[in-house]
This record gives sequence, structure tokens and C-alpha cells, in this order.
Amino acid sequence: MADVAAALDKAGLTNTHVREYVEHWAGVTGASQIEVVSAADDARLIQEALDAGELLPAGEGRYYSRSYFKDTARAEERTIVATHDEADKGVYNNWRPATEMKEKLVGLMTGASEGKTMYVIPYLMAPKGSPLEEYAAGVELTDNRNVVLQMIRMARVGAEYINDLGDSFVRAVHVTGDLENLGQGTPDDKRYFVTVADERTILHFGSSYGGNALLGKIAHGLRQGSYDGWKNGFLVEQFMLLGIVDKETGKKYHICGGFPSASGKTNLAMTLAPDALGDRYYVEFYGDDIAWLWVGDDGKLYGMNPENGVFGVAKDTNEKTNPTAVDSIVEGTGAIFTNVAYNPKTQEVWWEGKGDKPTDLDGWEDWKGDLIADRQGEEVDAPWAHPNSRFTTTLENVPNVAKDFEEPQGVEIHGVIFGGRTRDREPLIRAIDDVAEGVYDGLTLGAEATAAADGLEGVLRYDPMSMRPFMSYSEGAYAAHWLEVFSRAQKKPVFAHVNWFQRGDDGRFLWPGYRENLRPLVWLMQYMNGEVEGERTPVGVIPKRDELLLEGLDEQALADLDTILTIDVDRWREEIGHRQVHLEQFHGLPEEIWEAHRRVAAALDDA
Ligand code: GTP
Ligand code: SPV
Ligand code: MN
Repeated sequence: MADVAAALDKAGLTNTHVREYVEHWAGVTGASQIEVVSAADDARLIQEALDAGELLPAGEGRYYSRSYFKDTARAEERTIVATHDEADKGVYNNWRPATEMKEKLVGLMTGASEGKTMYVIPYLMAPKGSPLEEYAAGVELTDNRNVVLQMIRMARVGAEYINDLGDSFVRAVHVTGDLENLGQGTPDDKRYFVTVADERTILHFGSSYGGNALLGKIAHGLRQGSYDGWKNGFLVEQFMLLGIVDKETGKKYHICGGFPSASGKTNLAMTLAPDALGDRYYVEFYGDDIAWLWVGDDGKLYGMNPENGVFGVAKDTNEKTNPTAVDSIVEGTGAIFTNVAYNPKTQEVWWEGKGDKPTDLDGWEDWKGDLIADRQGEEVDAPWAHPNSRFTTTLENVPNVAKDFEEPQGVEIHGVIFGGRTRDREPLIRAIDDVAEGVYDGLTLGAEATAAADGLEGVLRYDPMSMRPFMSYSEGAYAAHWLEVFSRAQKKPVFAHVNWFQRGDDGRFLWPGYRENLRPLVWLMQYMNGEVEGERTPVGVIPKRDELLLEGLDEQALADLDTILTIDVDRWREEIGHRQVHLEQFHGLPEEIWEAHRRVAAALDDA
């Protein structure tokens, strides 16, 4: 039995509520040692992980890791939100009664960390001093060292963040379990990822990957956060957050927005800067995956990124698509690559879309650790990296991170955008002025699912506000909460729906995307300012071709532009029927949302 008190004393962890919590779970899990960690322990823990072979060197100051091959993405069907009130049950949150789930998880976790160290990770999902600080603190307990290293990059970690907060912290317990005997994806699946939202307790069992295991990020930063936001008047969304500085006028705009997992948030927030379009605009990075939004005392809508790092999709990240991301993961950054291909002889990493595939196969191993040179038959063409392979790096490493990214007051939000992988129907951008229509648009976001979740790639589905996998309470109440928060904002941001993924008959993308995505965003800010008027359609205002900055766009993109700046009315009328069915699933959807739906439907009928 571990000497919990001694370990906590040694780390200066004085908060008595935290101490009781750690003692309790050390008892349940049977961990043999306790260690409290802070960001200052990173170098030592990295060395321990290298010595243990859990990490491999990827050049100077960069690291490589593999997860168990059946543990490579979030498992949505195993993810549950539990509370004591059945009214919290929604369509997407897999609601279960809190008592039932706690009992189950205690059962699974009992004795499951025997012989292991339990790391205590006190963290803050906010810049220190944030008006939302009381909802941002947590203590993750984990029996996995790699999770600690990832958390140190993704959150602000140290006892100093929680010592003064009393009982106001999220209890987040992560037990890896015996990954080789969990029946992943079978009827006998033993994994459970549970957020007991009304007790602010997170219990995750059976994975050491990404959002399943870094509990500050997804489970707290999104699921628990959105539940707390609902009860306390703020919004928590799977949104990126960026700033656009117009150097000519000196004006600065902030845009946040939701795209489903692995659909372009990291890329949009990072790649546009600097000087993506000549040198008039400078684009600053605030966040790539989560935004917390609130109305300040001055009646403005504010936003902040609760994270301290980026857990970005590796695939297709290269000098051309995202030079900023490439710069943020160079040697010396402390970046960790997970499930990409690796060459132990040269310490290089590679993934699909990184650049030319190495022709000299000597030493190269795929994400599972199998030698590429030994591949036979069909295996030869299999990807080297897992499609959900990722890099982890801190915000400080991002070259265009905004100067004020750590300022607690957050930034004023001017625009809210929604988008996703939609191969037809959705134009490049359509602006929406009305709040209810904007919220309606978010609720009816429909796109292709990606490899960020097990077994769903390519499936078309609605993903409200990109929160489907992170929804913690009922969708009707969620919509009402959005309307309530926005009703308090005296200056309303403009909404827009964007799509970088429309395809031609031959399957090619009609829009070059990536750094070119600044063009429609600049148009949106000009539209908000009344500098361009666009063209009114039944589903929003789309740019007139010559209102967009076109200089420097390639021939193909110019030729395809008219297609992605048109509304296919027949296709949209059909979509309205699907939306009707989609929205009817939600209980308690506000009448304002139904009215918005009927307005759009009627405008399409008249078109
Ligand atoms: P999560 O971290 O899972 O929430 O994902 P994300 O939304 O941050 O996704 P990310 O930006 O990492 O992009 C995922 C994939 O989409 C990558 O393979 C990108 O290369 C690709 N992608 C991003 N932006 C564009 C774009 O504008 N056009 C095209 N064609 N692909 C893009
Ligand atoms: C997502 O899947 O939306 C992510 C990655 O941002 S994970 O942290 O694994 O959830
Ligand atoms: Mn995400």
C-alpha cells in the first residue's frame, strides 16, 4: 500500500479535499506508489519513459510513442455521461444513472493499478486568473506515464493550480487496464469512459489514447465543462479560435468555430499565418480544439482556449498545407508523435502526406512496429501511419500564437462558424445574421465522420455544433442554453457555415483549402462591417465572386469557384426533410429553433 500522505507532503499538495480524493482512489486501484507531478518534472519523466522504452527518440528533443494497436481513437459507443437526473438524457450523450455507472467503474478499477505508480496530475483548463477558473481546475489520477507527459503539454500542470481552490476541482480518474484483454470492439467490450457530470467526477477505464485518457482535454474541457457551463451561464464547445489582424486598418477580429473531429480546426487556426494573403492580414492562433465562451460585464461575448497545447492530426501536415504546424514540432520542441511511422535507425518519423515517402526502406517501421520492408501482398499498400496518428506540442511552440493567449480576460468574439467534410450542397461560405438561424445552422451541421472515432470514417451524420461525441445533456436544453447566452450579448457576432471539402464529379476537392481559407474569412469580417453585401440566398448570404480576394488563387480554383458559390436549391429542399427528422429527435427544442427551420424551409420553397 502506497504512502499517500508522504507523497502529497513531498509535493506541497496541501488542499485537504484533494488529499482525501487521492487517498480514496489509491485504495480502490491498489496502486503501489503515488507521485504528484508538475510541469517542472517533464525532463525527468521523459528520461524515465525513454529508459523504459515507452518513448523512443525522434531526433533531439522530440519523441515517438505507439499505443496498443486496438487503442487508437475515441470509442464513442463506450463513452457515457451519467447523472442523477434522467431528464439529462439526450440523443447523443449515452446517458446512464450515476449510481449504476459508479458502481461499475469502481468494480473495474478495483485493484487494477496494482504494482503501478499512480501519478497525481493537478491541472488547470484555463489561463490562471480566468473568470471561469473555478470550473477549470482538476486532478487527474493515472497509472500511465505517457498520459502524464501528454497532459503536461496539453494543460497547465502543478499543485499550485489547485491548492487554494478548496473542493472546486474535477475528480478525474484514469485506469489503463489490461489493454490486451479488454475485448475492444467486441460484444464483450470492457472499456468504459464515464463522466458523472453532476458530481464533477470522471472515471475512464480501458485506454491510454488521446481523449480517452487525457482527461483534462476532452472529458473535462468539453463534456464536464459544457455541463458546468449549462448550470452556470457559459458555453463550452469543440471550437477553434483565431484572430485576424487587418494591418491596413489596425482592426482585429476573433473568429471561433466548430468542425467535427479531424475536419480542419487545427489546420484553420494554425496555417493561415503569417501573411497567407500577401501581407495585409496577420492571423494569430489562440486554440485549435476547445473554446469556452461567456458574456462579460460589458455585454460582449468573450472566448478563451482552455488548453495549453495542441493534439493535432498528423496526416497531410506538411510545409505547404500547414507550415506553422511543421514549425511547432521541429527538434527541440519536446513534441511527441503517436502512431506515425518510425525509423529507429535514423530517428525519423513519417506519415501519409508529410512529403515524399522514404524510398530507402531500411529501418522503417509502420505505426504498429512492423517492418515496412517485410510487407507482403495487400499489406504493401497499407498506410504507414494510423489515420488518427497525432502530434502533441505546447502552444508556446506555435510560431503565430497570439501574444495575449495567456491573458485571463479572453478575447471578444466577432464571428462563429460551423463546417465539416461535406462533399456536396454546402457552399464555400454562407453568412447568417440571425442568432436563432445561426444556432439552428449549428444544430443541423451534417458532415462525414472521420478516423478520430473508431469505425466511423466516411459515415454521413449530423454532428450538432461538432459536439455530438461530447454532448453532456439533452440537445433541447443545449439549444435553449445557446439562445440564452446569446440573448445576454449586446453585440452579436455574425454566424457562418463554411465548407472546404466540396468535391467535383471526379472526386477532387473543388477548393484548395488550407491557407486559402483565409479568403472567405476575410470576406465574412467585411460582410459583418457592411463593406461587402454578398448575395442573399434562402440559406444565408454568399459572397459575390468579385468580393472575394482572388489574387494568387490557382487556375483550377478560379474555374471551380462558381460551383462552390452557388446554392443547389433542389438539393437543399431535400436536406430540409432530413433536418426535420433530425430535429424531431430532440426533446424540448426551443420554438425559436423550429421557427428558424420553418423560415429557411419556406424561403427554399419560394426560391
Ligand atoms: P480534432 O483534433 O480531431 O478535433 O481535429 P481537427 O478539426 O483539429 O482536424 P485537423 O485540422 O487536424 O485536420 C484533420 C485533417 O483534415 C488533416 O488530415 C488535414 O490535412 C485535413 N484538412 C484540414 N484542413 C483542410 C482543408 O482546408 N482542405 C482539405 N482538403 N483538407 C484539410
Ligand atoms: C477529437 O477527437 O476531437 C480530438 C482528439 O480532438 S481526442 O483528444 O482524442 O479526442
Ligand atoms: Mn477535437
